[in-house]
Amino acid sequence: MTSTAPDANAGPVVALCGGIGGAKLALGLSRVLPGDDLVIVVNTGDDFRHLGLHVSPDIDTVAYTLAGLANPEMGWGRKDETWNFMTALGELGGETWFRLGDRDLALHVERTRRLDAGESLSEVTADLCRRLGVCARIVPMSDEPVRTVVETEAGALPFQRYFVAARAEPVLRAVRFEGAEAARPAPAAVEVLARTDLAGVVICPSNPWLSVDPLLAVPGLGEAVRALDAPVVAVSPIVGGKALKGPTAKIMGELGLEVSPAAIARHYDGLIDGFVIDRQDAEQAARLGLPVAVEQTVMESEGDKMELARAVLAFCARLKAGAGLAEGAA
Ligand code: FO1
Repeated sequence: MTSTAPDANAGPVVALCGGIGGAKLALGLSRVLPGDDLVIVVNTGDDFRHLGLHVSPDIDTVAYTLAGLANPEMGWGRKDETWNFMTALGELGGETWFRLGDRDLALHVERTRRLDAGESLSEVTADLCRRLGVCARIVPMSDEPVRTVVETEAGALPFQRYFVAARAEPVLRAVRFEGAEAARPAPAAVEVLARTDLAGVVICPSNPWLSVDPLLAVPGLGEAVRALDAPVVAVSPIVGGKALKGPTAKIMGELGLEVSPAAIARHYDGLIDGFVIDRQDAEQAARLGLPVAVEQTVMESEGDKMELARAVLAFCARLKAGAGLAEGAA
């Protein structure tokens, strides 16, 4: 089904987003909504200090993707990248397990300088995104440090040590978000979630445990989303029993969960008003117990991303209009 263009007066949309998988839908949303109408609140639980630099991988993945600068093979980092710094660092015996390309390095150096000079992560992100030509607003979930720690059979690992250095191989037992209790949501996130004219909140098809839960763990953020009158819609990151991207399916197995859209919907129980699943999983719609939209969620081309974005926005509009959706029959 081809979706129609979103209503220009429908109100602002908030997207909750992690890295590569979520950035695809964020790109689609940014192509079909006016810049002022899209606020993308991004996970910063993956952030860390590395080689003396503040690295914000998910913010950068979303920013590079929306700016048309993302590396198409890796999904993270920049296209047309060179690796002279990494090569030289390796020759000197430095740490090379987490790769920073030459162009990407400039972003980390500049962000770190400005954070050290007292600017907030929100301020630095807004300005750097403007300079990269991004129209939508990209907002960190918090300006304060929240660090995802993965409890594994091999012990507790800081997120990037688990994800990159250990290639997400250790069996995951639990995830915690250090610093979350003391963190406040970024001001722009609070502001947009307080708007009474919101068209909806879209939870991008990011990893619920590693990328969306850190956002929801920031006091005030999860509560604000739960308290909204506007519809909250999630897009399943699981399609046909597999993850769209990354280790979502693997960790669901390790947590003893069925690898299915139903398990994702259960994870978001009490938070979402509607759920978007892939056509491959259409037969599951009736047993999900909430309004469902069945769409093509596998996004290869930019057209796919825009098409899914339009479909998600149309679903939000139907939910907002209280279109009397039968469960599983949107
Ligand atoms: N992912 C990797 O698998 N290997 C890397 O060396 C790596 C470096 C890197 C540098 C900057 C950046 O913004 C992202 C980078 N990523 C790398 C991706 C990142 O670890 C993950 O995609 C996210 O943290 C999970 O969303």
